[in-house]
Amino acid sequence: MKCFEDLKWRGLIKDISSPELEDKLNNEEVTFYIGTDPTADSMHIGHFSSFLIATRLAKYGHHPILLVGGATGLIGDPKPSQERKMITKEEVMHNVEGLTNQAKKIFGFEVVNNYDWIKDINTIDFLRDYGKYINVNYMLNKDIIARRLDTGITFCEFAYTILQGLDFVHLYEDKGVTLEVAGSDQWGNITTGIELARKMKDVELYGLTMPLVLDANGVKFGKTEGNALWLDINKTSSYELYQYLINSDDKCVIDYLKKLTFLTKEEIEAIEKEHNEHPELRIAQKTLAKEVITFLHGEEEYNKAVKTSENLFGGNIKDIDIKDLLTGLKDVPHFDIEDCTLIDLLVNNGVASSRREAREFLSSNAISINGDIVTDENMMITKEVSMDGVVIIRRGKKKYFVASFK
Ligand code: 383
Repeated sequence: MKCFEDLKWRGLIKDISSPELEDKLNNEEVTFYIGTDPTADSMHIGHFSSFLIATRLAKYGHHPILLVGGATGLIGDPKPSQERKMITKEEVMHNVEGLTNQAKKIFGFEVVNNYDWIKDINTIDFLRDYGKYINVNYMLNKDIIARRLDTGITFCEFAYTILQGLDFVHLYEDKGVTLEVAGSDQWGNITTGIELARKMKDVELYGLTMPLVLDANGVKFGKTEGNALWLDINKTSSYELYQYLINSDDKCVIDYLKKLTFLTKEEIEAIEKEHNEHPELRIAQKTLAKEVITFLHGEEEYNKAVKTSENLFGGNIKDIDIKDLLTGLKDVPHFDIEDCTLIDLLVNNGVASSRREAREFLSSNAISINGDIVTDENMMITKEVSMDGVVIIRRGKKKYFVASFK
């Protein structure tokens, strides 16, 4: 399949700045860039779904440059809803370092920082060399800026789009970049760059945006109860990621395979067929988890995540890291406890419906505490028997409860 057709088949094209781009991507080697701002010291899975296009285009012979916005991060790309909180210069610098290392490690491409060229532009030059080419009316018509006019937007954020625009022109001159790629929220910023390049250099640059990846409820892919899934393994373990991917909705999982893996059309169609015949086997979800985790963290981490999941369902919880354990058990009943006997623990928290039932469970070896079968109803449940203040109760083969000391 040709490059453009492949992107289209995967549903990775939302807007393009010119129909010529199809031909260019199919027949030329294009140097392109995609950027991110240092709002945190790690990217999250939402960034990953966009940045993956860098690897995808590189496989077709194009040249990616990844940009970390050390300068733009100090200003803040306007959000449609409200002004961003400024982050300190120290924080931005710390985040730039984290993101640069991460981007190099995961994608292995050249990473540039726009602070390196923007820091030397003084106010007068900024206004004369760039500001003079951009009409305020043109800026006011940009979707995100227009949406902020009611609630207000500071000049600081208003000017942001010119900085991203000048990056594009700078990278065109410095590195031969002719295409900027991003998520669809970046269309306004990409077109500022194209406009600047036309006026300043009389050259036609190109833009391509991807649609947002959404889950079955229309929520951004990777957003779980307000928490992001980070690419930094110290912030989000492979097991946490595994849990998220393996639970992908049947309706979305094929779309995820197209957008987040490098499996071919033929491979994905074969999986789709199997998936439709036997959705209960979760072949598509398993393949997705395997491909994504292996790409991000390597095969060993993927195997570890599978093992953790098997251990959890097999009741062998002793080998599982406590954080992963709590992730795996996040949907089971949780309650707070104080020192008490085992039988009180069971009866007072709904693990058993009566003392009599609790005794039946205990005598039939149906109760385990932190992975050990227990039978003594008078056993004292104290902080000492807990794991970091947490007691995991298992009843029968499958039913888990999590009790925490306050
Ligand atoms: C800054 C300077 C440039 C080019 C890009 C930028 C960053 C850009 C931005 N991007 C988002 C971010 O940083 O704000 N102004 O979180 C996200 N991206 C990518 C993708 C996405 C966008 O990093 O749609 C999701 O991940 O484009 O929201 O010269």
